[in-house]
Amino acid sequence: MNQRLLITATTAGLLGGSMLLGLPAASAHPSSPPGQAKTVQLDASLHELNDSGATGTASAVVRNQLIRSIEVQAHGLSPDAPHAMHIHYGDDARNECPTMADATNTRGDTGISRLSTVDGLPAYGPIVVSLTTTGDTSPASALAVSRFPVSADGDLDYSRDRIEFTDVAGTGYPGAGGTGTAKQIADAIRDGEGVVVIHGVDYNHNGRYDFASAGASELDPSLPAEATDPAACGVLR
Ligand SMILES: [Cu+2]
Repeated sequence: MNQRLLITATTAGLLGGSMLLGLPAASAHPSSPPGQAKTVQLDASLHELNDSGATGTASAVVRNQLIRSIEVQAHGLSPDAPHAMHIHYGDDARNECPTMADATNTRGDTGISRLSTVDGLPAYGPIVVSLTTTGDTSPASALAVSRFPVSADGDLDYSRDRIEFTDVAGTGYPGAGGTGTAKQIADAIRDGEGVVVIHGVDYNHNGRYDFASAGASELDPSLPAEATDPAACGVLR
């Protein structure tokens, strides 16, 4: 009898024994510790922010510290413009999408409320993954505008495989720098605390991101706020 047959026979014997004792067979298979060899499917419905008119869906398969695949589809975005997209998460964030009640800005002097990316941080936390089309996917690529998808007439259809979580400073964990490890962050995302945010709102519908309607981005003064303000948001659950 070879080793594999021996193990199979032994396992069958244990299962048979537990059944005889009235125990559920599952008791022979202790569940994995959190974060160990765990694969989950996550889905999000994306809803508009800043009256963008954008809606969409996102879905991801996450195993341990790896996003095996992620897809984002959206409609009604500012047309033919790049849209920065991220997964946001913070250990001390609410892990939900902000509402316009969180807005502290206005569109120029119009008095119309404007939710900036920073306004949304208490809800969705900082960036932990940049959903770029090529190259780096860490928070370092948060504003790599040339590597984010461009909406075709307002539609966006994105997919990417094999994105690894990284350690991220400023994610609100105890200790210096508030650094979360890749494992801590991945565990939280698998637990339904990751928020997908699509950025970019052409408020004055003039066909480009410029400074006319909302000024400069508080994230990078060389970029218009139109390029970085949130357009759609959904929680990956
Ligand atoms: Cu973002």
